[in-house]
Amino acid sequence: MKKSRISLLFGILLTVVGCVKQGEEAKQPNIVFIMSDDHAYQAISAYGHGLNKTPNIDRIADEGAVFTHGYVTNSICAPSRAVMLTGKHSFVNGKVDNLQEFDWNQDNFAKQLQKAGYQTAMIGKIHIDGLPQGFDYSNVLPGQGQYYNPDFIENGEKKRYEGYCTQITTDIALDWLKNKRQQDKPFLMLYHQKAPHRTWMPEKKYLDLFDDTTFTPPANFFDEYENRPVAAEHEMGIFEHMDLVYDLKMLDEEGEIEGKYRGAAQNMYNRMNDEQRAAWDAHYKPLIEEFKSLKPKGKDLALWKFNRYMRDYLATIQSVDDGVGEVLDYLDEAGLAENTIVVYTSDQGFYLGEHGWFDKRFMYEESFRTPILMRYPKEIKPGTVVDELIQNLDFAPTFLDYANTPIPEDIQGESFRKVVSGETEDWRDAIYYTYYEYPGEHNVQRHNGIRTDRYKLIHFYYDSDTWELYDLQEDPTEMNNLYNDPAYIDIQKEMHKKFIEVREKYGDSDELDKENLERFLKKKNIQY
Ligand code: SGN
Ligand code: CA
Repeated sequence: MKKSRISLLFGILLTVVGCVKQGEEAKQPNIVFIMSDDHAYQAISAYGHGLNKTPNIDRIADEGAVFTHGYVTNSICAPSRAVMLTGKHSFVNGKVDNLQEFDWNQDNFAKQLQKAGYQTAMIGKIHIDGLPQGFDYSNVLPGQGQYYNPDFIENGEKKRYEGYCTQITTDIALDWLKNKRQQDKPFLMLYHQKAPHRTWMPEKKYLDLFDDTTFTPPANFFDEYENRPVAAEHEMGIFEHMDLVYDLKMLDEEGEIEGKYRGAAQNMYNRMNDEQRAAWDAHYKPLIEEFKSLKPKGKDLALWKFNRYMRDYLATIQSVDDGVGEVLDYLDEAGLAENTIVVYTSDQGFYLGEHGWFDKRFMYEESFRTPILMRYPKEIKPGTVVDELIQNLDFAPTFLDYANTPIPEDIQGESFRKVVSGETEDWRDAIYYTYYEYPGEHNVQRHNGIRTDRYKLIHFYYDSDTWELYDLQEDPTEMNNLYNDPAYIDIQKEMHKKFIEVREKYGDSDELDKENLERFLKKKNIQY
């Protein structure tokens, strides 16, 4: 009798401890990981460039942290997403370029969070074929997706939605949060926008937003690429390569305006419904007429194109910012804000006229860097500024760290949890970059390199063997290649040494570069 009473007491005690334990687990933070596609940090007002206003994205920084040195490891869409999911460099996770297949069977942080008791969802653009693994719910765009009336693939099943992609993605995310989420579990939601990816098609209500704004191009807009022969080979010039009809919507009925991709432009236009097309026409038809009467040439045409590009690009961001606002408001209303980590980032940066360009790919700052803003009221002080060299490689281990779940040993990124909370200043002094998609669109050579807080060393290879060295303190816009400059020979040597060290640390090598090149050429059926 006595014995059974003791065991009963013991049982009660165990239950109480169990409940506390469960309570603690329930406190694992939720994670809302927001990513957009090709969103330049220059186009987020929290970064202070004065181009546009993004009050909702800025809220994340005001109430949390802004990262001034956030970088990707490979400045292109699908590879960047693969790095973010796996916490491993491209040459390890295998998705080195937009062409290669991604093996969903490998580990990713969403799978780890599922094991740790999370409910997980992937919503919006993923740009990686196959059913996303690690997610209890997925509703994703096939490939690049469409701005107007897009198809989505919900848990493997394709369906078409009527409306504007950015708003639809937000609606799906809110629906998941409100109606599909299990209240008794912590959650991970990847909420990933297609915008502001090319061809920058704004939402109806924002078509006219920047009509009255004249943008001044960056100081190096008319760059002549002196000492940078690889940069000179680019095919991403606003003046030379941006298509009037396809990119800038000068789809005139008479077909007089020259455009290489008129057919593709027509397809995008045809996808709209009558109401959408009426708003579109009301905005673009007068611009087409104006263009035809102005007939800008040379420098005037370059500036005209730059302005048209900026107006559309920034207008698409306004809808992204609205969506962020809707999600943050919901977290407030539902009482979830305190225990939810919110991250805003992009799959890479983007050129807004720097070096005369659009697109990304190069290891130069504007596309190598990416915006990162993060809020977690429990650990991050409002107004925090993080200057350390953080990479998208670090998201996976960081999220696992916050979830108090072990970080698998083969993950290459590092948790920056203690860096953001200010608990440590111990951090890496160099980051590594790789780019592989060449020969290909926009003509950016294969390259790799390292960046420290002050210097950058880049090696372009394939049908070139070119080194570049920059002193970012003296030359932040990277106009002056110092490679073999006698004044920098010691720095050059040091950077070479570090380059070898970093490549060894992550397990990259010339052999791997060669293997990846051969796989790529075979896939593209190119003889080399
Ligand atoms: C498309 C774009 C390119 C862009 C790539 C990669 N052309 O091919 O301009 O560089 O995507 O972008 S388009 O005519 O289809 O718009 S990524 O972000 O998906 O990697
Ligand atoms: Ca992208």
